Formats: sequence, C-alpha cells, structure tokens
Amino acid sequence: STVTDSPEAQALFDKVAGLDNDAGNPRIKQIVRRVVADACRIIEDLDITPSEFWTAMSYLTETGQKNEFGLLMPGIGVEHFIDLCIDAKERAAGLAGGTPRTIEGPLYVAGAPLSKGEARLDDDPEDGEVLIVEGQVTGTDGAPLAGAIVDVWHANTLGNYSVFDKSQSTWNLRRRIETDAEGRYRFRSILPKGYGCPPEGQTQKLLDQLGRHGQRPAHIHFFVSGAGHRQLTTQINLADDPYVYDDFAFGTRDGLVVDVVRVTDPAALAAAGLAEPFS
Ligand code: MBD
Ligand code: FE
Repeated sequence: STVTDSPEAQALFDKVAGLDNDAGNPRIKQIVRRVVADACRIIEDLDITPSEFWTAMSYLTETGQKNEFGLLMPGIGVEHFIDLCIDAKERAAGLAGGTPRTIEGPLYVAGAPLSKGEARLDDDPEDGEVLIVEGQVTGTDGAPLAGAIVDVWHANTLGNYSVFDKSQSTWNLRRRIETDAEGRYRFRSILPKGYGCPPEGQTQKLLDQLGRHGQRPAHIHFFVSGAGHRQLTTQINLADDPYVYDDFAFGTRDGLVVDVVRVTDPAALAAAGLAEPFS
C-alpha cells in the first residue's frame, strides 16, 4: 500500500481542496484535489528528493518570471494533447470533417486590423520573398461561408512575432480578413521562417535535458470563425522546411502541410492576377 492512498494522505488532499467547507468554487476544488493528489503520487512513486523538489520550484518560478509557460506547454506536448482530446470529443459527437485543428501557441494577439476580402500583412519592410495566400472558407458541408473572419498571424523572416518582438510594428504580420460573397479571402505577406525557442530560456533548458531541439517549421496561424459555426484554430506548415515533420511543439498534422509554389515568370504572374501584387 502507498502513502498516497493512506487515509491520512487522502484526508490531507480533501482538506487542501476545501472539501470540508461549503464556500469557494466546486470546479476549482475538483481540479485542485486531483492535481495535488496526482503530484503527490509522482513524488512518492519517483522518490523525488527534497533537493529535486526545490530545483523544480526554482525552474517553475523562473519560467513564470520569463513568461514561458505558454511556450513550455506546447514543448512538452500538452497543447497538442488538447487537440487530441478535442478531436476525440468531436468524433464522438459526430462532428467529423473540415480542416484539422492544431495548436494556437502563445503568440496570438487579439484585435488585429480588419479588412474585407484581402489584406496586406507586411507593414515593416523586410528582405523576404513575397508571399500570396488565397483560400475559401466553407462549412464542413462544403458550402462557402460569406462574412467569415480569417484571423491570421505569422513570424517574420527571422522567426519572430510582432508585439513580442518590440522591433516590429504592432500589427506587423497580423490581420483579420472578412471573406467575400463566395467565402474567399487572400493576402499578401512575406514568407516566414520557423520559430526557435529562446536559447537561454526555460523551455530550451528543459529540451536540452531531453536531448531535443526547440525548432518549429515555418508556419502560418489561422483562427476561422463564422456565424453558426465552431471556431477553427489551425495552421499551415510549409513543406520545404526541414522541421516540417519534426516540430518541437507537435503542431504539424496531416492535411496542414502545404507546398510553396515559387512563381518567377512574369507571364505566369500576370495570368494569376499577381503582376502587381495587391496592397
Ligand atoms: C510559435 O510560433 C508557436 O506557434 C508555438 C506553438 C510555440 C512557439 C512559437
Ligand atoms: Fe507560431
């Protein structure tokens, strides 16, 4: 028998979670009871020493100080695990189909400039390749969705995101685009580079201990929302990136890998209506 399962420990967990009072929030009590009991079971099972315990406390304290919890969770697969849970729930509810969802990540900022049909995302001049993306939003039934909002954000050519990277303008590479009557949208931007964890950060420090890298492939994030529809959180991952199937955040999924088609022939550009890429 284990210490964790002893009446004394179980009574301790109940008391910790306030199960002997009528105040507070029942959901929080349920979660805290479980988190504390499971953490204590780990301490017992893995024979965690006081020294290891305090090392972990320092690690977590510094993770908060450096604002890296949002990066650590995808790095340890927890954010992707939430995708798997949502997938399973939707399957069970008969809600199959549509573009796969994948992780949001820690770098979304609400309130990007909104435009109709198309947008140009690159506010800051950069020595990047011009990128044109176009698409059509439909329901899972395939019917086009007019007036849907495509909220898009991605990194610059150094793999950095505006707002978090203070050297960029506030909304650089972040926009919301409302789909047209056929559910279509398009945008002009620059081809992003993949993101890498800060080399001196807490997430990378843990990844080093696991013998892992902290790189993501080049990718573009999307929230897609339309009246009467569930919001989609997804990304496209660029096929020619060496990390496309080796993402430290486990965000690459079947159906979300896209080829970059490089167009250099002026005639082909004109034929595609891109001789003068829109602004
Ligand atoms: C990113 O750009 C990202 O999308 C995720 C999930 C984690 C870190 C950086
Ligand atoms: Fe990202």
